Amino acid sequence: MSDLIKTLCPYCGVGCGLEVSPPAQANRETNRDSKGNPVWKVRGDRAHPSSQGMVCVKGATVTESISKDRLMYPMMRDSLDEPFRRASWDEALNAIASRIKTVRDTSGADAICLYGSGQFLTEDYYLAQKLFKGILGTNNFDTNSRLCMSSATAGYYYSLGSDGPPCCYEDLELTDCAFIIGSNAAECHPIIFNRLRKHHKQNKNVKMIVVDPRRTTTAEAADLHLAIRPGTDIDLLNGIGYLLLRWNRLNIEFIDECTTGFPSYTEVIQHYPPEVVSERCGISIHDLITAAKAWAESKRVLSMWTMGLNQSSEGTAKVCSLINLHLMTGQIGFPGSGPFSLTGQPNAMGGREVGGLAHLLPGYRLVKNEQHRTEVEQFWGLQPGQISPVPGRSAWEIITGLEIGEVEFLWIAATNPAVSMPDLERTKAALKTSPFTVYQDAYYPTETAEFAHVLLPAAQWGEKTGTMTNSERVVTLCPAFRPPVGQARADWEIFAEVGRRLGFAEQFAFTSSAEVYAEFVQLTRDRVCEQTGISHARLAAQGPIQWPEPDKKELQSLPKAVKRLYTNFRFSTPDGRARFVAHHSRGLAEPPDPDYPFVLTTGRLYGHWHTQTRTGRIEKICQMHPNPFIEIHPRDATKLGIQENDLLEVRSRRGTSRFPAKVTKTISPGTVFVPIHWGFLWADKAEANALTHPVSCPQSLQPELKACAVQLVPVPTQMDSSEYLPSNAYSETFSPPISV
Ligand SMILES: Nc1nc2c(c(=O)[nH]1)N[C@H]1C(S)=C(S)[C@@H](COP(=O)(O)OP(=O)(O)OC[C@H]3O[C@@H](n4cnc5c(=O)[nH]c(N)nc54)[C@H](O)[C@@H]3O)O[C@H]1N2
Ligand SMILES: Nc1nc2c(c(=O)[nH]1)N[C@H]1C(S)=C(S)[C@@H](COP(=O)(O)OP(=O)(O)OC[C@H]3O[C@@H](n4cnc5c(=O)[nH]c(N)nc54)[C@H](O)[C@@H]3O)O[C@H]1N2
Ligand code: SF4
Ligand SMILES: [Mo]
Repeated sequence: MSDLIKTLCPYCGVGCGLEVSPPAQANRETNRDSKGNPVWKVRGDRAHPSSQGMVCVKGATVTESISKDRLMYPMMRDSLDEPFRRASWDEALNAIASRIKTVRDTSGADAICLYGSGQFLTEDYYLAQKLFKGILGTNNFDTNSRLCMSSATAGYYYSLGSDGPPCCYEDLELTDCAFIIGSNAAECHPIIFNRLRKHHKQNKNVKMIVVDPRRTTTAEAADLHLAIRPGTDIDLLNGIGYLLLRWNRLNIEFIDECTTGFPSYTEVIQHYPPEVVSERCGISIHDLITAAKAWAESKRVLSMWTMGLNQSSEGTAKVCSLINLHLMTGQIGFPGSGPFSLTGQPNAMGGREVGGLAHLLPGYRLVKNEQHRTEVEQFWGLQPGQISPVPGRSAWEIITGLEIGEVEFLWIAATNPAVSMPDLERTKAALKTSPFTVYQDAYYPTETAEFAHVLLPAAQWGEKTGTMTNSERVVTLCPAFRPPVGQARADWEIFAEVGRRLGFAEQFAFTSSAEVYAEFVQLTRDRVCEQTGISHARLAAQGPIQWPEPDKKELQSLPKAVKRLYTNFRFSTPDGRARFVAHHSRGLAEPPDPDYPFVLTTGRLYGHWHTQTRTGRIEKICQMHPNPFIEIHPRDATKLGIQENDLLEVRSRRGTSRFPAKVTKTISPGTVFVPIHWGFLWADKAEANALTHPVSCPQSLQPELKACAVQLVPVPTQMDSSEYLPSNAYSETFSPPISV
């Protein structure tokens, strides 16, 4: 194995290229983590087309966590009040296979569920997909992408006829107006943001507009920050549409030739004159007009969005409302322009390509589409009708399925729902009722392990080989560069082994992940996300490749050639036209009221990754973000009689958490913000999701994790709040509850 391994950062969907090298370097003292393990060196890969050698603090420190507190062996127990005992793989896998058979024979396959993750490799996803939707015949395989990108996926589908972000990162340097809405890219997609900020700084004529209820680091860098009230995005977007229509700044030719639905859209936006929009959004008419002028006057508008749009009870409608502006101005399909969803997790894109949501099938196909089912059935050699026509349970429907006893076998892998799901008290209570839960993770302990009967140790990044697709459709090979710790195995191998133990040796006869990928890409033939021209061998030889990439030699690109979708202005709808999908604003599912007068919003910090399984074990990052907190405006703090660091109890209709106050003008009066990173292992009662509700977008089924109504109660305490909420509580108190 060469000393320098090229791979991809396993954190966010920017997908930065990394170069990793072994800890032992001649004439140099080996760097060690806080537990004494040698640390692999890591730096940005200058040859990677997406990141050009840049990395943020997460990528730069990732190797410091990969050896700490790992789950080494399978563990089992009969009930949740017993301690785990060590088990062999044989025992664990046989227990899983026999339980699956029993449940399928007695209650049917739909009593079996898999809840997976955007942190799977494409190969992991593909075999999970084949096992569940194909062999077992249940579509109950959903992922945490339901909490993340499903509104973007649905929005693209309704507006453009298919999933698939049409833009690429080169557009960051070609745009003359970046419209960033519901995204704190400076902290969450730092390398994308760096590229954009550089372009913005160097070119006086380039505009940057940020729409976010908080004055984030991203908003600080903008020419115009629209601090709208949470949940008023559609008012704003329709209000911009209203002005463009009034000023007649439309691309009539594009609207006539390439779209449908414009007349009904104009009827809807008539109701959004500036006075109404300014009032509802809480912004000035002047700022609204400035934003609309930017859309009217710019030649190339690139919009970027993330959870501020997606995590909403009208998430799909928000996404479609944004795409409508691109359609009315013809801002799509050419360099520097278009609607660009920034993907959350490192391989949520790959997951969508493989069909990693309960209503999808591989190759951007839909469970509900008979022809799509037939194509996949034939490819997998199944009986006609073996794939169920009914979409499976979405993430939250798995929880409600447990509540009513319809889920009897739950398999969770590469996600930590005991922290990340909405309404945690309800989630945890439901998980407690599960008759049989398998949890497949790289680390131990995690919050979700508390709710499992079987723990399976997963090989993680660097210990297994496979591919990931980033936000700009670039596929990168991530090779194993060290052996798995303990007895950990790759997720795809675990799914294949269970498939074989269920009697499907032929369908799961893979001996390498390269073979798995080679099978998957055949299902992308002639689809928007075609990858038939990509293989592990080609990725290893040439480096990252962007799709679409058919296997026809004459259409194949050099690795660095840049591609966009819809450059011929023909879209993926049956008639080739993009659709105006008009929606009225409905606002928040749980607006504030006299009992719960504040809107709570939730989100991320630059250094931490989600539930801290990795970043909570990295000293530099814990020092950067030592404690959870709640951001509150000085005016509200004064009203409540509290000061910086005073403890605030936050109550919603579902639960209670406590946070030290961070008094700041970056948040609007009436709104408070808490980070999502502290589950119950890492701090005392500082869970954001103890408060949130599960009301979801009717189209995407994505829960409104960005807003709920809360009341704030100061906690009288003599204690210093940093004492009350010990920094990094978990690592200080952790002693392994099981000996291995
Ligand atoms: N550092 C770091 N980076 C990450 C991650 C991480 O855990 N840590 N996770 C990755 C993942 S999986 C994801 S999904 C992305 C998420 O990336 P982002 O979506 O950028 O991050 P968030 O902080 O969740 O939310 C973004 C912003 O939405 C705003 N917002 C809240 N309500 C509304 C609203 O009604 N309208 C508008 N317009 N904005 C609103 C919030 O104030 C917040 O600043 O980040 C990825 N990158
Ligand atoms: N209130 C609120 N809630 C939110 C959000 C929000 O903005 N607000 N954001 C939502 C979003 S967008 C997301 S993406 C979710 C994220 O929420 P989660 O998915 O729960 O968060 P992670 O901490 O990333 O969990 C990933 C788990 O996978 C494990 N892991 C890492 N690599 C591997 C591997 O190769 N194999 C296996 N088997 N395991 C592995 C890690 O140890 C970790 O336990 O949270 C959602 N919840
Ligand atoms: S921007 Fe995202 S992909 Fe790049 S180094 Fe940071 S976390 Fe990793
Ligand atoms: Mo996400």
